Amino acid sequence: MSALFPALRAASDRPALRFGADTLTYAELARAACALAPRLLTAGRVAVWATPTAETAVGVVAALLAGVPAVPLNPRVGERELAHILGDSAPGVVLAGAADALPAGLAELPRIDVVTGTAQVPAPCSEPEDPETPALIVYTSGTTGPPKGVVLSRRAIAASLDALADAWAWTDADVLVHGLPLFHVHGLVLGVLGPLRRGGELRHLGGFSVEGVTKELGDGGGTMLFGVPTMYHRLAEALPHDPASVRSLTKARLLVSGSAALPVHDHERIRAATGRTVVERYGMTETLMNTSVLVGSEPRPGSVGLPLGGVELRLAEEDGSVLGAEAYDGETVGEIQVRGPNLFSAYLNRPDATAAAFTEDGWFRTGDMGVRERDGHVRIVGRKATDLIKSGGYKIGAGEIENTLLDHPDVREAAVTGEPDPDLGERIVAWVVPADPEAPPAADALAAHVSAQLAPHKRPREVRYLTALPRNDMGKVLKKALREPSRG
Ligand code: MCA
Ligand code: AMP
Repeated sequence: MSALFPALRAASDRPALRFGADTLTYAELARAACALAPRLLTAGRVAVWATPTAETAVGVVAALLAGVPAVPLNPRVGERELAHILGDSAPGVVLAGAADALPAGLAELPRIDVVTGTAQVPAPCSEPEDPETPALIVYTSGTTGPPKGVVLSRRAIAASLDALADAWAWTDADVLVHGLPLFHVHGLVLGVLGPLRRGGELRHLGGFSVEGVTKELGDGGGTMLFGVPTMYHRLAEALPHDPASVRSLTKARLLVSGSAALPVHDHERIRAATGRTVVERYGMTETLMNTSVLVGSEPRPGSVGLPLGGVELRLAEEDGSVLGAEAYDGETVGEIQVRGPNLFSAYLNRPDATAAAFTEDGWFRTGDMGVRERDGHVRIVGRKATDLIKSGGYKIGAGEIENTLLDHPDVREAAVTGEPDPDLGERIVAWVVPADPEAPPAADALAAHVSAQLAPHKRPREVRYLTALPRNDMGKVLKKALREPSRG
């Protein structure tokens, strides 16, 4: 396989990465990553403390060059989730910034502090030949149990990024702006490896803010913006009072939203204020990107566009039968199944889950329900599992939060649902039966418990107290009954 990052070989003085005041040219990035890569060769797997910094980008690129899979970790990861990820992925070394304090569990691992300003020119840096070499292991939630490690190969990353480049006319002239976290596919694969594969530039905001976007996009030099719907919602809210952000968005070449559905209302507000259409693309940790609205095509709010180059997509009924082209009527709903070079290799240590994720004829079951228009455009209409919640663009399994709440001494029973939220898309709601009805645990104590064990984005935003959970004859919790307002 050819190089994942041809521009690193050229090692020019063009800017590659900017994180606040920290900037790296391609030559500087090549020096830093090539100096680090040989130190990772015997690590087996490399954990990366994935703060939104240049150190994270250098660490991941070095691991890719070494051919050693990188496991990006949420720097706010809680105790229980971290223990699971470390137990499952067994990294031989952890990469961090020199100033990072690492939590117990990680602090005991051999540590390498990533240095971004390496002065000496290291030996020329090679890359693994085999496209199937695992490049990343990204943890993603399922409905029950702890997150699964999705093994992504060099082949999948290259294929998906190149298909996006075709769909978006993404080149080395583009300057990408975003404030996405670097421990998921959106921020890391699309948002960091994407511009580096093109030989373009990334300007990372450190974290999302309307002010940051306004400063870097448009007159700031940024040509493209990536974000989750919550970020576009916050922009849509700000635009009517903020001429500077209107100017920035208007001047950008491409605004892309993904990770969850962008409500038509937000599409329309952004279009009304700026004349610009937000392009939606649809992907998953396991599949990287599947579809996108093409740059320059007619605006289609609510559509995730067409299958990307190399991606096959079909709809299947409940019984597994495949819907034919006659069902492309914009109404007939089926589960979206995909096949292509963009797909993951396996769930780490989970051959059972890997096998269950594919049909007998080798298509990946996404669990997303969709329709296709007559011209093939895809619209996502929901998910098969109600126990998967999308909040702020993060996928969160109800089961992992329920198990964590049940560990709290003051909780007897717990159920978790997602409720519509204008900002987050869905808001996590915990339904709790206290151990002592006279002394129910405080909502913020339960939120702090979940934050400390799992991650802050998995914390319940609201807690509702009940004397018993509604259950069917088999003892299964009736989540539908929980959502009825009469019970609130
Ligand atoms: C709040 N915080 C707490 C607590 N409460 N910390 C500890 N304990 C607590 N009880 C902290 C948070 O860590 C955070 O700190 C700050 O308070 C605010 O947090 P929060 O309320 O969670 O912020 P938010 O307003 O909900 O954030 C919205 C957001 C965020 C910025 C849109 O949800 C986000 O970054 N989403 C991106 C998700 C994403 O990248 N998804 C991609 C996966 P601090 O502010 O310092 O952090 S999907 C994917 O990859 C597929 C392939 C795809 O299709 O893209
Ligand atoms: P994750 O597993 O965190 O990678 O999340 C993947 C899921 O996000 C998909 O299965 C979809 O349910 C959802 N998703 C991603 N992009 C979109 C989009 N543009 N519209 C609707 N849902 C999306």
